[in-house]
Amino acid sequence: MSRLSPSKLCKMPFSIGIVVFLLFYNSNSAHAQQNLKLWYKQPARNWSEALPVGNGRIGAMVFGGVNEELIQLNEETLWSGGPANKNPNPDAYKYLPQVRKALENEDYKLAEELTKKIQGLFTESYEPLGDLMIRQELAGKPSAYRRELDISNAVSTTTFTSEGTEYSREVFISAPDQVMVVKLKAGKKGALNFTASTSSPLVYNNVAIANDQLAMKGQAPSHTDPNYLQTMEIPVVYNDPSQCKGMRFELRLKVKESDGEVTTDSAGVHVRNASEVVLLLSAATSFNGFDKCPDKDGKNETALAEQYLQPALAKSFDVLKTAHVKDYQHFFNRTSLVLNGNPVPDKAMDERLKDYTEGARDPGLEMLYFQFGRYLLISSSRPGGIPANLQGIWNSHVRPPWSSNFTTNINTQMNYWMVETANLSELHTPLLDMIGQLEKTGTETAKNYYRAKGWTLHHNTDIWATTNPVSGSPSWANWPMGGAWLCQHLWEHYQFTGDQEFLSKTAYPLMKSAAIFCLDWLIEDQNGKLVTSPSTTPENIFIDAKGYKGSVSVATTMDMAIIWDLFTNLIEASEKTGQDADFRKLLIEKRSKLFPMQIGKKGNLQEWYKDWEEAEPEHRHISHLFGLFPGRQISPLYTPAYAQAARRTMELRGDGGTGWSKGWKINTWARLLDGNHAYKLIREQLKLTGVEGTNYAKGGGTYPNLLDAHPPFQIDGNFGGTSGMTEMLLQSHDGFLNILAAIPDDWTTGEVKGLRARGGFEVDITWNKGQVSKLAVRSKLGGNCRIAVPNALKLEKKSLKPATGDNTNPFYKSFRASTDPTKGTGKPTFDFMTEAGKEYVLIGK
Ligand code: FUC
Repeated sequence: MSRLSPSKLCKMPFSIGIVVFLLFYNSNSAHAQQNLKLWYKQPARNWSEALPVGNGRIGAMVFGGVNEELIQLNEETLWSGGPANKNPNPDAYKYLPQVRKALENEDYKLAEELTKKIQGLFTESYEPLGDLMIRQELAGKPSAYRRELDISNAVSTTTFTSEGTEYSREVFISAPDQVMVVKLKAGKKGALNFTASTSSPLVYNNVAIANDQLAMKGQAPSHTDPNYLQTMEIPVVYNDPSQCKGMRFELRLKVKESDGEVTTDSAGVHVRNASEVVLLLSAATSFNGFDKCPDKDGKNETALAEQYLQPALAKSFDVLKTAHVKDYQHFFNRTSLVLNGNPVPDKAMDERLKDYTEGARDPGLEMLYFQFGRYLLISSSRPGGIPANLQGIWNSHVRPPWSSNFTTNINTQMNYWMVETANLSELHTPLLDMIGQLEKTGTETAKNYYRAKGWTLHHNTDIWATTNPVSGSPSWANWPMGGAWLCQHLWEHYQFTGDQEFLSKTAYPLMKSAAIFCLDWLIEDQNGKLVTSPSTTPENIFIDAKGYKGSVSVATTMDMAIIWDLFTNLIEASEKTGQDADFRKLLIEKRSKLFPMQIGKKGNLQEWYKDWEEAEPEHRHISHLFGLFPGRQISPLYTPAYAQAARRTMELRGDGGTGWSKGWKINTWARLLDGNHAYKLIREQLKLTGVEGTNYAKGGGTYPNLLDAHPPFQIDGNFGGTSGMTEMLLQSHDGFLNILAAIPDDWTTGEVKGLRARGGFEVDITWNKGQVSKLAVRSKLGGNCRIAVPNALKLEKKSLKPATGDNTNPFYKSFRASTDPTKGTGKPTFDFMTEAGKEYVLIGK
């Protein structure tokens, strides 16, 4: 790597004056924010209007009904099925040579048919836990109704007045205490009369276990077919004798405090003549790991539900709430955002969305959407738990859309694109842990299906770490790149945290094993280039020169880009850990032989090996742009020709698509450094939709509850949207911090605090008309920091140390080591040496 000499230290036109402050900072710097409420004037009429709360494990949708308050419940481990069958199709591997032969002969039809022989079982489904219904009988129409979700403290509140009495309900789900807490209040003594009952769409029964406590005991199906599979006579199977019996669950509802009379029977908990009541709800399942039958080898769900409940009973409501808010804000307050002063129209959220859809400016809404993504991840992905699935943890269907599973050809990864950049790094761990499980089952799949070494994962998985290709169109089923893609998350976690132990003990071995699969999977084409065969590009269809429409060919751009990414990350990782020099050499050699990206006749980045037409030119997936985002192979600064081709591809695909597709496009436009186009996509994504049903060719947008519309609901678009907004403000994948990388004209002024960058930096930016007025960089790991900013900043040369050869920053040494990374930004740039634990503040001229 060419080291920067002091003379090259600063390329920025510096002015005189001491304006750099070196401060020791508190790593838990808090940025509390106001105006973070979603509120409504009426109860939710359907799920897409209800408000999500969660503690990572338990999730609830609060409807806010007056006489019938419905709180729909989930527990993150409650899935159908049991441990995956590792070899459901023992003959599969025999077809691989035949498929390859057909592809060599360019017989795509035969290849497609034969590929279907290399398939297996579907994943299982994420199941709903049940409903808590609180029924009261208030006569007449209530007034002063308001329900809200305050994402600054993760508490949902419903208030209204009925016959002159004020009623209120507060709901939150505590991570430190592992219970849901519901406080009901009436302004008049004795006016609170209700029955709280529980039910489930799964098999269950209710038992009163004390005069103030109800237990709901139940069991999940031993198998649930995906909702898109319409051919099975019995799609939901309980107690299948050929399989492990389904997972057990238990829910407890307990009156913690009441000043009224309480009785309980199997119909529910009855409260009479009270004015204040606190209910606690705990839930547990018998899930005992991806490789254990949840029935016979399951955990004791009764003991667990009891265990969660008891300590919480001993605490007052205020103590529970204070602990909940503190825990939540520990994550949430790390990052704040102000856009054009965050104006907040005095309007309900559904009205705001409607106005926005009709063209109103509402930067406060855009800020809220950014923070809502962070809220959802804090509420659905906690260390030690299960990653956020297609619906996070919120699902009411026994056969949910796409099984509410982990779809790994875009969706699961998108859920975690912002976890590091938006300063929630610890919440990455459920996904990173799952990769460890997938490596185990995926090693079996690689061996059984392909006689290959290493591990593989196809387009989706479940809590049982299923890795085989499922049955159906090869355009989605036979895509073995899910594991290699997920490995990017291991590397990214290291890039942001610099955690060497994680890199060498956890990340490196998993990445290496995925690379070993890729090395086995690659074959040479007639020109000696390495290609994948068979190869698909999720989930698009080509039309070849003869007019044949198919999905199976060789060396799709996405396959090659994912492999390039994995090899590149692994090469850098092996340098970092100082291990495996021979393997590194092999990867460098193989990487140089990978079939390269191609620019097609339309000036676009080709999606396939050949310059074919696509059956759906506006297809929602933009798989071939992997190298642009979330990868780093394409960059307007380093590879302008490919970036231009990627841009052309984006133009041809258009700005339509479903929720997550729009979310992805915000990120790609940001990576193309086009803030105005990225902003256009934000406006697209925030379009209010009420569309129900499955229409994934068109649609997208946002439901009244701010959840992403696929439609139906899919959470990835929310997370992708937040990620896109971070990419507009700050990028760091190119070997330097690109400040306000893609700022749109519409965000005239703003302030973002607590974004994270690779290399362990935390960044605050204040700007005005695209010019930075103040920049603060906090260095967690020390080492060199290299920055590009839109305008010159004042800094005091003497107070900064020049970048030196002995830097410790894991991020500094980039794969583009020989190039000047900031060349082409057209922005003032500079490098300096940082000390771990210090903050560097620079002021705009
Ligand atoms: C991919 C997408 C679908 C859907 C599913 C869960 O297969 O193509 O649109 O999002 O995942």
